[in-house]
Amino acid sequence: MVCTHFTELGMIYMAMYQPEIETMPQDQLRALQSERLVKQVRHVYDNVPYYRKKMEEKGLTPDDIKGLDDLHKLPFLTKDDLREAYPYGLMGRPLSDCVRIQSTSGTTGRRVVAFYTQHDVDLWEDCCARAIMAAGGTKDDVVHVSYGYGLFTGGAGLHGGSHKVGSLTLPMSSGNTDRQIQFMVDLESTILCCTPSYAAYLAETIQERGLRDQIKLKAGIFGAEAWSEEMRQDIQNKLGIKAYDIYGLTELSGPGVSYECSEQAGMHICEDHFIAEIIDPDTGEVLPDGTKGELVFTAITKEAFPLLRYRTKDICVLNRTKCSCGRTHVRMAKPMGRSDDMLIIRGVNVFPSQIEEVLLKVSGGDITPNYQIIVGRENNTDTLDINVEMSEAMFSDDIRSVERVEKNIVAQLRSMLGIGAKVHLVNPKTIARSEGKAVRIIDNRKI
Ligand code: DLL
Repeated sequence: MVCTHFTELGMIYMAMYQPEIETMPQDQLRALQSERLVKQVRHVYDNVPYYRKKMEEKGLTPDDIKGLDDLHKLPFLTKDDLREAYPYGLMGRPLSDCVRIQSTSGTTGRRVVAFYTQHDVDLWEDCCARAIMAAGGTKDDVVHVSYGYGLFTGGAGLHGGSHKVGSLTLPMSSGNTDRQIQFMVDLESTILCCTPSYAAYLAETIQERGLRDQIKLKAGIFGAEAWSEEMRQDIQNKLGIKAYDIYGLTELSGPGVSYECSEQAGMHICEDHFIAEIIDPDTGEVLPDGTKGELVFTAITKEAFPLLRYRTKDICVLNRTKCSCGRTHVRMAKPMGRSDDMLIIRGVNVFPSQIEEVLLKVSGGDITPNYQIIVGRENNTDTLDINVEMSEAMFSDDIRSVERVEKNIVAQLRSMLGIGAKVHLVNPKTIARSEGKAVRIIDNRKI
Protein backbone atom coordinates (compact mmCIF):
# COMPACT_ATOMS: atom_id res chain seq x y z
CA MET A 1 0.00 0.00 0.00
CA VAL A 2 3.05 2.23 -0.15
CA CYS A 3 2.40 4.95 -2.71
CA THR A 4 2.51 8.64 -3.44
CA HIS A 5 -0.70 10.55 -2.91
CA PHE A 6 -2.13 13.02 -5.42
CA THR A 7 -4.61 15.76 -4.54
CA GLU A 8 -7.59 16.75 -6.72
CA LEU A 9 -5.42 19.62 -7.94
CA GLY A 10 -2.77 17.20 -9.10
CA MET A 11 -0.22 18.22 -6.45
CA ILE A 12 2.00 15.43 -5.19
CA TYR A 13 2.21 14.96 -1.46
CA MET A 14 5.08 13.13 0.15
CA ALA A 15 4.53 9.37 -0.01
CA MET A 16 2.24 7.96 2.65
CA TYR A 17 2.02 4.44 3.97
CA GLN A 18 -1.78 4.21 3.88
CA PRO A 19 -2.86 7.25 1.86
CA GLU A 20 -6.50 6.21 1.53
CA ILE A 21 -6.81 6.17 5.33
CA GLU A 22 -4.44 9.02 6.14
CA THR A 23 -6.29 11.42 3.82
CA MET A 24 -9.82 10.10 4.42
CA PRO A 25 -12.37 12.96 4.46
CA GLN A 26 -13.27 13.88 8.04
CA ASP A 27 -16.95 12.92 7.71
CA GLN A 28 -15.98 9.43 6.56
CA LEU A 29 -13.46 9.19 9.35
CA ARG A 30 -16.14 10.13 11.90
CA ALA A 31 -18.46 7.47 10.45
CA LEU A 32 -15.69 4.86 10.62
CA GLN A 33 -14.95 5.81 14.24
CA SER A 34 -18.64 5.57 15.18
CA GLU A 35 -18.99 2.15 13.62
CA ARG A 36 -15.82 0.84 15.28
CA LEU A 37 -16.73 2.36 18.65
CA VAL A 38 -20.10 0.59 18.74
CA LYS A 39 -18.44 -2.74 17.95
CA GLN A 40 -15.63 -2.18 20.43
CA VAL A 41 -17.97 -1.30 23.31
CA ARG A 42 -19.85 -4.56 22.69
CA HIS A 43 -16.54 -6.48 22.59
CA VAL A 44 -15.36 -4.94 25.87
CA TYR A 45 -18.72 -5.38 27.63
CA ASP A 46 -18.85 -9.04 26.65
CA ASN A 47 -15.21 -9.88 27.40
CA VAL A 48 -13.85 -7.53 30.08
CA PRO A 49 -15.79 -8.01 33.35
CA TYR A 50 -13.81 -5.21 35.03
CA TYR A 51 -15.11 -2.63 32.53
CA ARG A 52 -18.59 -4.19 32.30
CA LYS A 53 -18.91 -3.55 36.05
CA LYS A 54 -17.92 0.09 35.54
CA MET A 55 -20.58 0.42 32.81
CA GLU A 56 -23.19 -1.24 35.01
CA GLU A 57 -22.39 1.17 37.82
CA LYS A 58 -23.35 3.96 35.41
CA GLY A 59 -26.46 2.08 34.31
CA LEU A 60 -25.07 1.60 30.79
CA THR A 61 -25.36 -1.28 28.35
CA PRO A 62 -23.77 -1.46 24.87
CA ASP A 63 -27.16 -0.46 23.38
CA ASP A 64 -26.68 3.01 24.90
CA ILE A 65 -23.63 3.63 22.73
CA LYS A 66 -24.89 4.25 19.21
CA GLY A 67 -21.96 6.29 17.93
CA LEU A 68 -19.39 8.98 18.64
CA ASP A 69 -21.94 11.31 20.24
CA ASP A 70 -22.44 8.78 23.05
CA LEU A 71 -18.73 8.40 23.84
CA HIS A 72 -18.90 10.86 26.74
CA LYS A 73 -21.32 8.54 28.58
CA LEU A 74 -18.68 5.84 29.03
CA PRO A 75 -16.67 5.63 32.26
CA PHE A 76 -12.99 6.58 32.28
CA LEU A 77 -10.11 4.20 32.85
CA THR A 78 -7.01 5.36 34.70
CA LYS A 79 -3.58 3.98 35.52
CA ASP A 80 -5.03 3.05 38.94
CA ASP A 81 -7.56 0.79 37.18
CA LEU A 82 -4.71 -0.85 35.30
CA ARG A 83 -2.85 -1.44 38.52
CA GLU A 84 -5.96 -2.77 40.23
CA ALA A 85 -6.73 -5.12 37.35
CA TYR A 86 -3.07 -6.20 37.03
CA PRO A 87 -2.08 -8.35 35.28
CA TYR A 88 -4.97 -9.93 33.32
CA GLY A 89 -8.08 -8.04 34.46
CA LEU A 90 -8.47 -5.80 31.40
CA MET A 91 -7.82 -8.37 28.71
CA GLY A 92 -10.34 -8.67 25.88
CA ARG A 93 -8.98 -11.95 24.56
CA PRO A 94 -7.71 -15.12 26.21
CA LEU A 95 -3.95 -15.35 26.71
CA SER A 96 -3.82 -18.15 24.15
CA ASP A 97 -4.85 -15.61 21.45
CA CYS A 98 -2.00 -13.26 22.41
CA VAL A 99 1.45 -13.23 20.87
CA ARG A 100 3.19 -10.36 22.71
CA ILE A 101 3.54 -8.59 26.04
CA GLN A 102 5.10 -5.15 26.48
CA SER A 103 5.42 -3.10 29.64
CA THR A 104 5.73 0.51 30.72
CA SER A 105 8.94 2.08 31.86
CA GLY A 106 7.22 3.18 35.08
CA THR A 107 9.39 2.75 38.12
CA THR A 108 6.89 3.53 40.83
CA GLY A 109 4.11 1.13 41.79
CA ARG A 110 3.42 -1.91 39.71
CA ARG A 111 4.42 -1.80 36.09
CA VAL A 112 1.59 -1.62 33.53
CA VAL A 113 1.57 -4.70 31.33
CA ALA A 114 -0.12 -4.66 27.91
CA PHE A 115 -1.05 -7.63 25.70
CA TYR A 116 -1.26 -7.95 21.92
CA THR A 117 -2.81 -10.38 19.45
CA GLN A 118 -1.07 -10.73 16.09
CA HIS A 119 -3.70 -8.37 14.67
CA ASP A 120 -2.87 -5.79 17.37
CA VAL A 121 0.86 -6.01 16.55
CA ASP A 122 0.05 -5.62 12.86
CA LEU A 123 -2.00 -2.46 13.34
CA TRP A 124 0.58 -1.00 15.72
CA GLU A 125 3.34 -1.57 13.17
CA ASP A 126 1.15 0.08 10.51
CA CYS A 127 0.98 3.20 12.69
CA CYS A 128 4.78 3.22 13.04
CA ALA A 129 5.16 2.71 9.29
CA ARG A 130 2.95 5.78 8.76
CA ALA A 131 5.29 7.73 11.06
CA ILE A 132 8.42 6.59 9.23
CA MET A 133 6.99 7.51 5.83
CA ALA A 134 5.74 10.83 7.18
CA ALA A 135 9.38 11.53 8.06
CA GLY A 136 10.34 10.82 4.44
CA GLY A 137 11.24 7.14 4.93
CA THR A 138 11.18 4.76 1.97
CA LYS A 139 12.34 1.21 1.27
CA ASP A 140 15.73 2.65 0.34
CA ASP A 141 16.38 4.00 3.83
CA VAL A 142 18.51 2.54 6.59
CA VAL A 143 16.46 2.93 9.78
CA HIS A 144 18.72 3.03 12.83
CA VAL A 145 16.58 2.08 15.84
CA SER A 146 18.26 3.16 19.09
CA TYR A 147 15.15 2.97 21.24
CA GLY A 148 15.46 0.22 23.82
CA TYR A 149 14.38 -3.24 22.70
CA GLY A 150 12.67 -5.43 25.26
CA LEU A 151 9.66 -4.62 27.37
CA PHE A 152 9.76 -0.94 26.35
CA THR A 153 7.66 -0.37 23.23
CA GLY A 154 10.06 2.00 21.44
CA GLY A 155 12.38 -0.56 19.85
CA ALA A 156 9.74 -3.11 18.87
CA GLY A 157 7.36 -0.49 17.44
CA LEU A 158 9.76 1.38 15.16
CA HIS A 159 11.46 -1.90 14.20
CA GLY A 160 8.13 -3.36 13.04
CA GLY A 161 7.19 -0.14 11.26
CA SER A 162 10.51 -0.06 9.43
CA HIS A 163 9.98 -3.65 8.22
CA LYS A 164 6.55 -2.71 6.92
CA VAL A 165 7.98 0.20 4.94
CA GLY A 166 10.59 -2.19 3.58
CA SER A 167 13.53 -0.15 4.89
CA LEU A 168 16.76 -1.78 5.96
CA THR A 169 16.35 -2.01 9.74
CA LEU A 170 19.28 -1.66 12.11
CA PRO A 171 18.11 -3.00 15.50
CA MET A 172 20.75 -1.18 17.56
CA SER A 173 18.76 -0.83 20.79
CA SER A 174 20.05 1.74 23.29
CA GLY A 175 23.53 2.09 24.74
CA ASN A 176 27.11 1.82 23.54
CA THR A 177 27.40 5.23 21.91
CA ASP A 178 30.71 4.39 20.21
CA ARG A 179 29.15 1.43 18.43
CA GLN A 180 26.05 3.48 17.52
CA ILE A 181 28.19 6.07 15.78
CA GLN A 182 30.44 3.48 14.15
CA PHE A 183 27.43 1.69 12.61
CA MET A 184 25.87 5.00 11.63
CA VAL A 185 29.00 5.87 9.66
CA ASP A 186 29.82 2.39 8.26
CA LEU A 187 26.28 1.34 7.32
CA GLU A 188 25.15 4.83 6.28
CA SER A 189 22.07 5.07 8.49
CA THR A 190 19.60 7.61 7.11
CA ILE A 191 16.84 7.71 9.75
CA LEU A 192 17.60 7.73 13.46
CA CYS A 193 14.94 6.63 15.96
CA CYS A 194 15.60 7.28 19.67
CA THR A 195 14.61 9.54 22.55
CA PRO A 196 15.29 13.24 21.92
CA SER A 197 17.69 13.38 24.87
CA TYR A 198 19.77 10.55 23.42
CA ALA A 199 19.59 12.20 19.99
CA ALA A 200 20.97 15.39 21.54
CA TYR A 201 23.79 13.42 23.15
CA LEU A 202 24.60 11.58 19.92
CA ALA A 203 24.53 14.89 18.03
CA GLU A 204 26.89 16.47 20.52
CA THR A 205 29.30 13.53 20.39
CA ILE A 206 29.24 13.38 16.59
CA GLN A 207 29.97 17.10 16.42
CA GLU A 208 32.81 16.84 18.95
CA ARG A 209 34.44 14.03 17.02
CA GLY A 210 34.18 15.96 13.78
CA LEU A 211 32.15 13.17 12.16
CA ARG A 212 29.24 15.25 10.89
CA ASP A 213 30.44 14.94 7.28
CA GLN A 214 30.68 11.19 7.54
CA ILE A 215 27.11 10.53 8.60
CA LYS A 216 24.29 10.22 6.07
CA LEU A 217 21.35 10.87 8.39
CA LYS A 218 18.48 12.84 6.83
CA ALA A 219 15.77 12.49 9.50
CA GLY A 220 15.18 11.55 13.10
CA ILE A 221 12.01 10.22 14.78
CA PHE A 222 12.24 11.22 18.40
CA GLY A 223 9.68 10.71 21.15
CA ALA A 224 8.80 8.99 24.42
CA GLU A 225 9.53 12.16 26.42
CA ALA A 226 8.84 15.86 26.24
CA TRP A 227 11.18 18.02 24.17
CA SER A 228 11.01 21.64 23.13
CA GLU A 229 11.19 23.41 19.78
CA GLU A 230 14.57 24.80 20.84
CA MET A 231 15.86 21.29 21.44
CA ARG A 232 14.57 20.30 18.00
CA GLN A 233 16.52 23.18 16.41
CA ASP A 234 19.65 22.20 18.31
CA ILE A 235 19.48 18.55 17.15
CA GLN A 236 18.57 19.54 13.58
CA ASN A 237 21.47 21.98 13.36
CA LYS A 238 24.06 19.66 14.84
CA LEU A 239 23.09 16.65 12.72
CA GLY A 240 21.87 18.44 9.60
CA ILE A 241 18.58 16.50 9.68
CA LYS A 242 14.85 17.11 10.03
CA ALA A 243 13.70 15.98 13.49
CA TYR A 244 10.15 14.59 13.83
CA ASP A 245 8.19 14.04 17.01
CA ILE A 246 6.39 10.77 17.69
CA TYR A 247 4.03 10.04 20.57
CA GLY A 248 2.48 6.98 22.11
CA LEU A 249 2.01 5.00 25.26
CA THR A 250 2.28 1.34 26.13
CA GLU A 251 -1.34 1.12 27.25
CA LEU A 252 -2.49 1.95 23.69
CA SER A 253 0.22 -0.03 21.80
CA GLY A 254 3.36 2.14 21.97
CA PRO A 255 4.88 4.72 19.59
CA GLY A 256 2.79 5.72 16.59
CA VAL A 257 -0.43 6.73 18.31
CA SER A 258 0.48 10.04 16.69
CA TYR A 259 3.38 11.34 14.62
CA GLU A 260 4.58 14.47 12.87
CA CYS A 261 4.48 15.06 9.13
CA SER A 262 6.66 17.28 6.95
CA GLU A 263 4.95 20.36 8.42
CA GLN A 264 6.38 19.62 11.91
CA ALA A 265 3.34 21.37 13.34
CA GLY A 266 1.62 18.88 15.60
CA MET A 267 1.30 15.11 15.53
CA HIS A 268 -1.44 13.43 13.48
CA ILE A 269 -3.35 10.99 15.68
CA CYS A 270 -4.18 7.68 13.94
CA GLU A 271 -7.89 8.36 14.30
CA ASP A 272 -8.96 5.18 12.56
CA HIS A 273 -7.57 3.36 15.62
CA PHE A 274 -7.81 5.90 18.46
CA ILE A 275 -10.52 8.42 19.34
CA ALA A 276 -9.02 11.42 21.11
CA GLU A 277 -10.80 13.67 23.61
CA ILE A 278 -9.56 16.54 25.75
CA ILE A 279 -11.05 16.75 29.23
CA ASP A 280 -10.78 19.01 32.23
CA PRO A 281 -8.49 16.95 34.50
CA ASP A 282 -10.36 18.08 37.61
CA THR A 283 -13.97 17.63 36.53
CA GLY A 284 -13.70 15.11 33.68
CA GLU A 285 -15.81 17.42 31.48
CA VAL A 286 -15.08 17.14 27.73
CA LEU A 287 -13.52 20.37 26.45
CA PRO A 288 -13.85 21.86 22.95
CA ASP A 289 -11.03 21.40 20.41
CA GLY A 290 -8.34 24.01 20.85
CA THR A 291 -8.64 24.00 24.65
CA LYS A 292 -5.79 22.78 26.83
CA GLY A 293 -6.61 19.76 28.95
CA GLU A 294 -5.94 16.09 29.60
CA LEU A 295 -5.77 13.78 26.63
CA VAL A 296 -8.08 10.76 26.75
CA PHE A 297 -7.98 7.92 24.23
CA THR A 298 -10.39 5.19 23.23
CA ALA A 299 -8.80 2.31 21.33
CA ILE A 300 -11.36 1.19 18.73
CA THR A 301 -9.49 -1.58 16.95
CA LYS A 302 -7.50 -3.29 19.69
CA GLU A 303 -8.42 -6.85 20.53
CA ALA A 304 -6.28 -8.00 23.48
CA PHE A 305 -6.05 -4.81 25.53
CA PRO A 306 -9.01 -2.67 24.44
CA LEU A 307 -8.95 0.40 26.68
CA LEU A 308 -11.95 2.74 26.52
CA ARG A 309 -11.63 6.39 27.58
CA TYR A 310 -8.15 5.94 29.01
CA ARG A 311 -6.88 9.03 30.84
CA THR A 312 -3.29 9.59 29.73
CA LYS A 313 -2.52 12.44 32.20
CA ASP A 314 -0.80 14.18 29.29
CA ILE A 315 -1.77 17.83 29.01
CA CYS A 316 -2.35 18.73 25.41
CA VAL A 317 -4.33 20.67 22.78
CA LEU A 318 -6.02 19.23 19.67
CA ASN A 319 -6.01 21.04 16.34
CA ARG A 320 -8.55 20.13 13.63
CA THR A 321 -7.47 22.68 11.06
CA LYS A 322 -6.43 21.39 7.66
CA CYS A 323 -2.81 20.32 7.38
CA SER A 324 -0.99 21.10 4.17
CA CYS A 325 0.58 17.63 4.12
CA GLY A 326 -2.82 16.30 2.99
CA ARG A 327 -3.50 14.17 6.07
CA THR A 328 -6.94 14.70 7.56
CA HIS A 329 -6.37 13.17 10.98
CA VAL A 330 -6.49 15.56 13.94
CA ARG A 331 -3.19 16.91 15.23
CA MET A 332 -2.12 17.05 18.85
CA ALA A 333 0.37 19.61 20.09
CA LYS A 334 3.52 18.46 21.83
CA PRO A 335 2.35 17.41 25.30
CA MET A 336 2.90 20.33 27.67
CA GLY A 337 3.53 18.15 30.68
CA ARG A 338 1.45 15.73 32.64
CA SER A 339 -1.35 16.52 34.99
CA ASP A 340 0.55 14.38 37.43
CA ASP A 341 4.11 15.67 37.00
CA MET A 342 3.19 19.27 37.45
CA LEU A 343 5.43 20.71 40.14
CA ILE A 344 3.93 23.05 42.69
CA ILE A 345 6.74 25.27 43.85
CA ARG A 346 5.91 27.80 46.53
CA GLY A 347 2.30 27.52 45.43
CA VAL A 348 3.03 28.14 41.76
CA ASN A 349 2.14 25.45 39.22
CA VAL A 350 5.20 24.77 37.10
CA PHE A 351 5.62 22.38 34.21
CA PRO A 352 9.22 21.20 33.72
CA SER A 353 8.79 21.81 29.98
CA GLN A 354 8.27 25.51 30.72
CA ILE A 355 11.60 25.65 32.54
CA GLU A 356 13.25 23.93 29.59
CA GLU A 357 11.69 26.44 27.23
CA VAL A 358 13.10 29.33 29.25
CA LEU A 359 16.54 27.74 29.46
CA LEU A 360 16.81 27.13 25.77
CA LYS A 361 15.32 30.46 24.82
CA VAL A 362 17.86 32.49 26.77
CA SER A 363 20.82 30.25 26.01
CA GLY A 364 22.14 32.08 22.94
CA GLY A 365 24.62 29.23 22.45
CA ASP A 366 26.07 29.62 25.96
CA ILE A 367 24.43 26.55 27.43
CA THR A 368 23.57 23.04 26.22
CA PRO A 369 20.19 21.24 26.41
CA ASN A 370 21.42 19.22 29.41
CA TYR A 371 19.90 20.34 32.65
CA GLN A 372 18.48 19.06 35.91
CA ILE A 373 15.74 20.58 38.04
CA ILE A 374 16.18 19.95 41.76
CA VAL A 375 13.30 20.77 44.06
CA GLY A 376 13.82 20.70 47.82
CA ARG A 377 12.54 22.21 51.03
CA GLU A 378 14.39 24.37 53.53
CA ASN A 379 12.76 25.89 56.60
CA ASN A 380 9.35 24.85 55.24
CA THR A 381 9.95 26.74 52.01
CA ASP A 382 10.35 25.09 48.63
CA THR A 383 13.70 25.56 46.93
CA LEU A 384 14.30 25.38 43.19
CA ASP A 385 17.79 24.77 41.89
CA ILE A 386 18.54 24.34 38.22
CA ASN A 387 21.83 22.93 37.02
CA VAL A 388 22.57 23.67 33.39
CA GLU A 389 25.64 22.63 31.47
CA MET A 390 27.71 25.37 29.86
CA SER A 391 28.79 25.02 26.27
CA GLU A 392 32.51 24.38 25.70
CA ALA A 393 32.89 27.94 24.42
CA MET A 394 31.30 29.44 27.51
CA PHE A 395 33.39 27.18 29.76
CA SER A 396 36.59 28.75 28.49
CA ASP A 397 35.16 32.26 28.90
CA ASP A 398 35.64 34.45 31.97
CA ILE A 399 33.72 34.12 35.24
CA ARG A 400 31.82 37.37 34.70
CA SER A 401 30.05 36.05 31.63
CA VAL A 402 29.01 32.94 33.56
CA GLU A 403 27.42 35.16 36.20
CA ARG A 404 25.74 37.24 33.52
CA VAL A 405 24.12 34.19 31.90
CA GLU A 406 23.02 32.79 35.29
CA LYS A 407 21.41 36.13 36.18
CA ASN A 408 19.70 36.31 32.82
CA ILE A 409 18.15 32.85 33.25
CA VAL A 410 16.99 33.70 36.79
CA ALA A 411 15.35 36.89 35.50
CA GLN A 412 13.64 35.11 32.61
CA LEU A 413 12.34 32.38 34.90
CA ARG A 414 10.95 34.98 37.26
CA SER A 415 9.29 36.90 34.49
CA MET A 416 7.79 33.84 32.75
CA LEU A 417 6.90 31.70 35.74
CA GLY A 418 6.73 34.20 38.56
CA ILE A 419 9.10 32.28 40.79
CA GLY A 420 12.68 32.69 41.94
CA ALA A 421 15.24 29.97 41.29
CA LYS A 422 18.93 29.38 41.84
CA VAL A 423 20.61 28.68 38.54
CA HIS A 424 24.02 27.03 38.45
CA LEU A 425 25.99 26.80 35.24
CA VAL A 426 28.00 23.62 35.61
CA ASN A 427 30.97 22.37 33.60
CA PRO A 428 30.32 20.64 30.27
CA LYS A 429 29.46 16.93 30.52
CA THR A 430 28.99 16.89 34.29
CA ILE A 431 25.28 16.03 34.23
CA ALA A 432 24.80 12.27 33.81
CA ARG A 433 23.69 11.29 30.29
CA SER A 434 20.83 8.94 29.67
CA GLU A 435 20.42 6.33 26.96
CA GLY A 436 16.71 6.20 27.62
CA LYS A 437 14.49 8.88 29.05
CA ALA A 438 16.47 11.67 30.69
CA VAL A 439 16.13 12.15 34.44
CA ARG A 440 15.35 15.86 34.48
CA ILE A 441 13.61 16.33 37.79
CA ILE A 442 14.82 15.44 41.24
CA ASP A 443 12.12 16.21 43.78
CA ASN A 444 13.73 15.75 47.17
CA ARG A 445 10.58 16.89 48.96
CA LYS A 446 8.97 13.47 48.49
CA ILE A 447 11.78 11.59 50.21
O1 DLL B 1 7.11 6.24 25.68
C1 DLL B 1 6.08 4.99 23.87
C2 DLL B 1 6.97 5.65 22.88
C3 DLL B 1 8.16 5.05 22.49
C4 DLL B 1 6.61 6.86 22.31
C5 DLL B 1 8.97 5.65 21.55
C6 DLL B 1 7.40 7.47 21.35
C7 DLL B 1 8.58 6.85 20.98
P1 DLL B 1 5.50 4.79 27.75
O2 DLL B 1 6.83 4.39 28.26
O3 DLL B 1 4.31 4.01 28.14
O4 DLL B 1 5.47 4.74 26.17
O5 DLL B 1 5.30 6.32 28.12
C8 DLL B 1 4.17 7.02 27.69
O6 DLL B 1 5.49 9.05 27.65
O7 DLL B 1 1.97 9.24 28.31
C9 DLL B 1 3.81 10.71 27.61
O8 DLL B 1 3.73 11.26 28.92
C10 DLL B 1 5.26 10.41 27.30
N1 DLL B 1 5.52 10.61 25.87
C11 DLL B 1 5.52 9.69 24.88
N2 DLL B 1 5.82 10.28 23.70
C12 DLL B 1 5.99 11.61 23.94
C13 DLL B 1 6.29 12.75 23.15
C14 DLL B 1 6.31 5.41 25.31
N3 DLL B 1 6.54 12.66 21.85
C15 DLL B 1 4.28 8.47 28.14
N4 DLL B 1 6.36 13.94 23.77
C16 DLL B 1 3.17 9.32 27.56
C17 DLL B 1 6.12 14.07 25.10
C18 DLL B 1 5.78 11.81 25.33
N5 DLL B 1 5.85 13.04 25.89
